[in-house]
This record gives sequence, C-alpha cells and structure tokens, in this order.
Amino acid sequence: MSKRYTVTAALPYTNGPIHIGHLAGVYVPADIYSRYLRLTGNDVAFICGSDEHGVPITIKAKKEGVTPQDIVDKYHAIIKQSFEDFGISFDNYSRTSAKIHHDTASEFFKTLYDNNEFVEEVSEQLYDEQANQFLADRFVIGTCPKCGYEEAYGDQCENCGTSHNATDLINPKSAITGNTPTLKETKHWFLPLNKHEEFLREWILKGHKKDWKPNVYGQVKSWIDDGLRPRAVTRDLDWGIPVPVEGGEGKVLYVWFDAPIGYISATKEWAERVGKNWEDYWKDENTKLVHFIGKDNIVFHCIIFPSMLKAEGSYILPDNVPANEFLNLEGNKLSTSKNWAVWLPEYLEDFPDQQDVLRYALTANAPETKDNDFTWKDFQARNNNELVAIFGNFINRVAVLTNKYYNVVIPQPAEFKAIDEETLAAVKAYPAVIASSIERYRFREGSQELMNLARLGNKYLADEEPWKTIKTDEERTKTVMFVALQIASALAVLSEPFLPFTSEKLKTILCHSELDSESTWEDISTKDVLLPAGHSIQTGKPELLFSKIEDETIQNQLDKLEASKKANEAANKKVEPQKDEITFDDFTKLDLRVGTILEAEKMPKTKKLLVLKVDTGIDTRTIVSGIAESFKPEEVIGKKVTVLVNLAPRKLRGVESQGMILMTEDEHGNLVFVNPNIEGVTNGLKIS
Ligand code: B3M
Ligand code: ZN
Repeated sequence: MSKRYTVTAALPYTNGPIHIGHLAGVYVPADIYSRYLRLTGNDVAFICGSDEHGVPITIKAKKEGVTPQDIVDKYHAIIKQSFEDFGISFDNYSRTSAKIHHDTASEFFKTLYDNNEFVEEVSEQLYDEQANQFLADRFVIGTCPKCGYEEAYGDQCENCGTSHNATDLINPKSAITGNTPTLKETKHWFLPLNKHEEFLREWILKGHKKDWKPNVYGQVKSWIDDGLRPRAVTRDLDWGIPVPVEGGEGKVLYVWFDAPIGYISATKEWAERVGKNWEDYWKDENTKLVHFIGKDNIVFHCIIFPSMLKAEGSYILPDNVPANEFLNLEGNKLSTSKNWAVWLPEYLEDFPDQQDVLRYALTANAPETKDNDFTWKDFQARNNNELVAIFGNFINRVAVLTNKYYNVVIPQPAEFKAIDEETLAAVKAYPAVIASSIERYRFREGSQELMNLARLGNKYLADEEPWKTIKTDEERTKTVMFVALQIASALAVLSEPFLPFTSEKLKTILCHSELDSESTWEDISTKDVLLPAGHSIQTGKPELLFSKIEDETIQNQLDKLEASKKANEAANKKVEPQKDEITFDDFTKLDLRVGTILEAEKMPKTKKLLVLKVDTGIDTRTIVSGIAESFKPEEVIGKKVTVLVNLAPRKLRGVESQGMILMTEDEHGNLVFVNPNIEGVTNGLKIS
C-alpha cells in the first residue's frame, strides 16, 4: 500500500566541498532509503539544500577576502554537482539564501512571535571589544560546560553533541582576536525549550520512540534529563535572515533556527515546480517524516526543530531520525580544516565512473552504530573481493555465455531440477530480506544481503558448470543459463538503491527496457519469470561492471593524503607570539659561537636525546640535544653548528650538558640546524 514520505538530508554548510564522511553519514543512506521507497511504489519527497547562513561562512569569507555570498555561490554549485555526480537523487536541492526560504523562515518566526512562543530578553552576551562585535557560535571557542572539551563552539560542542548558549562556555576566547570577551547587553528572542519538556518526554520517551536508534534515543534522553533551557534563536550578526519584528534591526535568525525550516521551503519550491501541494508533505498526519543527519545534529532535529514545529502547531513531527555516527579516515578524524579528507570532486578525478564503488564501500562499512574508519585498503578489498570477484564476475559470465551459446537470445529452459527450483525460490525471498534491512535503516546489512544474492548466482554457476555441460547436455545448459539470467535480472532491480549506476548498466546489458514491462521490486518476489525465453540481451562483449584496483593506486591515495596533511600543517603553522621585549644588554649576555660536532651517540632509554661532543673553539664539551627523532648520530658528526656556550650547565638523565645547539623546524615540522652559511668558518668565532 503506497504511503507518502518526506525524507530530508542535513543541509550541508556551503563553506567547503563535501567529503566521504558526509556521504557515509547522511547522503548515501538517505538516497538508498528514498530510492527503495520509490521502487516500492511510494510517494516520496527527498529534500535537501545548501545551508548558507551561519558563522562558518562569514569566517571563510573574511579569511578569503570575499563576501559571504561569493562563498555560498561557489560552494553551493560545487556541492550540488557532487550530489548529482554520486547519484544522490534529491527531488529538490535548494539553498537557504533563496527568497522562498527567507520568506518561509521569516513567516515561521513571525507566527511564533505573534503566538508569544518566544521569550524576549535583554541579557549580557559575549562581546569582543577589539573586533567590535558580539561573539556567538563559531566566533567563540571555550571549554564545554558538559564534557570539558576545550574547543567547543559558542552554540555547540562537537565532542559531546550538546548545544548551549555562548555564555555557558568556560574560559571563552574570541575566534577573531583571541581576546577574552567582555559582556555586553543585547536583546534576543529565546525559544523556551523548558516549556516543551513535557511534550518531548511524552512524544519521545513515553511515545516509545524505541525504534529510534539507541545512539539517538540515548542522546535525546540524556539531554531532556539534564533539563532543557531557553535557547536564543536570534543573533547579532549581519549575514543571515533579518529578524522580521520590531527591535530586530541588525539581528538575524540563528542559523539553526532557519536551516531546518529550509526543509520546508525546499519542499514548497519543489511542489510549486511539479504541481503538488507542499502541505501534504508537512501537515498531513499520514505522511512519514524522516530526517537523515550526522550525530552532531541530533539535538537540533530531535529537540529544537520538533519544539518549533509543535509551537507553530500545524506541522507533523519526525517519525524517525536515524542519525549515523562519524566516519574517520585512516585512523584520524575527518577534518576540513586539517584537509584530512577524501573530497568528492578529487575522488572522481582519480576514480572516474566509479561512484558505486565508493557508495558500496561506504555503505558496507558505514558508521551506523559507532564511529567507523575508512581505509583505502578496505576500499580496495570491497571492490576487488566483492564487486569485481562476486557481483561483476557473475554478471560477466552470464552475459558472455548467453552470447557465446545462444547468440544473446535467452534459451527455453528444459525440466527444472530441485537445485533450480530452490535457487529460484531463494531469489524470490531477497526483496523482502533487503526491504527489511532498509526499513530498519540498516543499510550495511542491506548491502550485504544484496551481495549474498550475487553470491547465490556465483555459486549456482560454479556448481552447475554450464561451460562443461554445454559439451554433454545442451538441454541442461539451457536450464542453467535461464536460471542464472533470472538471478542477474533480480540483481539489476534490487541493486538500484545501493548501486544506481551499476543497476543502470546491468539493465542495459539485459535489455530491460525492451521487456513488455520492466520488473518492479515486488515482481522479483512474485513473478516466476523476469527475463522470458526469446528475449535478447545486449550483443557484443558486455561492459565490465567493475575493474580491479591495484595496490599502486591505493598507495598513491595514501601518499596524497600524507602530502596534503603536511602541506596543511605548514600552511597553518601557528607563529608563536613575540616574547617580552629585552634590552641590548640582555642580548649581549648571550655568547654564541661556531662549533663542530665531533662525536654523537643516542642517550640510552630515551627517544629524543643525543649526547654530542662539540668543539666550540674554546674547548671540547658535552652537549645533550633533543634531536634524536630527526637525526641519526652518524648524520650530525662533522656538522658545523651554532652553539650557545654560556648557558648554565644542567644535568639531563645524569649527563651534564654544557650549552645548547640552536635548531628550528622546516615546513614539514622536521628539526633543522640554525646555521647561517658558516661552512669553512673556524670554531670559536663569535656569532652576534
Ligand atoms: N548545516 C550541517 C552541519 O552541522 C548543518 C545541518 C543543517 S540541517 C537543517 O554540519
Ligand atoms: Zn561537550
């Protein structure tokens, strides 16, 4: 029975491209779900768009010396293109700088305002005197009051997911100047979440949202149990949606107030375009609303947005919010700022036409219940051992043998044996098996069930060996190839949610479009024949669905990652602030000389220390230096160095060190000697 669904995917911030973590956490699962719902005859609005307000965008604009609009225009186009490239089949991908969104969000705010759903309050907020602006959201960094994470933002802690007001931060610092903020009075409108606590308890906790994933239900419950407080929904910023009420001059809607309303405005925009009524998708109790997000957005989608919808009064509430955990990359947290990521545009350059390989690898290893790690080795294994060796190999053998034995015309089967009946019956069970996984948001499980269907086909061919029976029993071979082709056709349909590009290629190989009617998801479990005898599949050598990925390709990716990390470290090396001023007399106390390292050996039981014998021109002395991680002893013997000779001796691990060798770091963070061009200069000469 067809149902109506509104499926939303978190609106990506347009302050950079999207990477594999976004795909794994939100967009591939949402796409699998939406494609499956369409394939099973449901009415689906799959909605997303660019989240174009908020402080990250203004920070990026300031850093690049352009306007916020320039930033959002650039990255909206890049992100939209990436979603199209990876087959994320939104019905509408909009943007929150669009007029329809400004109007919708303003109207939504005004309705709550007119219904006295806000608390209007003049309160002291964090202020940066030097930058002459209030500090909210990512304009301020401090210690999270809940978990102690020291890089929490003014509105949210990425470490524990909690959301708070900037004034809750411990030891806040301005992200603009580094100064400690002062407090300054300003008026804001607050959504009194405490007023909605009873509703939230009833709806979520007593409403037995037990089908919500434990990671979601658990975070929401702890948030409610900690006690809900009013949250400011306006900001003293100039980039965003102006506050549409008296006294709102110079203020905008808090980005997390306007962004979720973006789902509604994008639905409106779509409905107008396709001649539907948007309210069917947001105000009809029979519509199922599902939000796909990452775990850092749980509080906004399970507490704040539902409270807004409830306060407005005419909207449905989310049926489920199947948030994923985070994906890490080669053991480290994916990071835009550290450029530790696999960016989608770059992936496509290196792996053209292999979107499904990434979709499959990310789904098969998705962070559905805990953070998970993407490794290029696993990516290669999923491709070579599953997509190539099982799925692709099966299809290729079926197509090649049908071409070779029957000139691409599907043969009339002879009598079915038990193995044939059992195999065909097993195929019929797969639509329900995969559907069950998808409907419970277990996409990893679903992808493996799909691969099991390909395994069934592979095993059937390996057991029945048509390449042998063709020589001895033509009738038997016809039956075996007929059965194998039915499995291939089932794969073409059931793979579409997970591998949309492969499904398309497979339907072309099997000429599905020339069938009287193309098989639906349900047909796979009800029809006895998916590809009838006499139907012709594609002539000629069939396109290989997947190709082996070599070790060298993977090594290149690992090298690329390492290089981008080092380049980023160099580019973002923080220059230490200047030390306190000294006088010339202070400087003249330093006695710097040219010296030569005569001997070097590692200090036993330490990682960092070398014990050096240095000829300073004055004498030969022992100096202990923390350079063992950058140099082997033999590499420094004979090196001319700059020595601070009048540093008071000090004992290091029982060895008395009489001076210091001057060092610094190169762009890769490796230690280097501070050596003006002193080769050929004799030891003992003064450096000043
Ligand atoms: N722009 C995504 C994030 O926090 C945020 C989602 C909005 S969904 C309404 O990374
Ligand atoms: Zn925290």
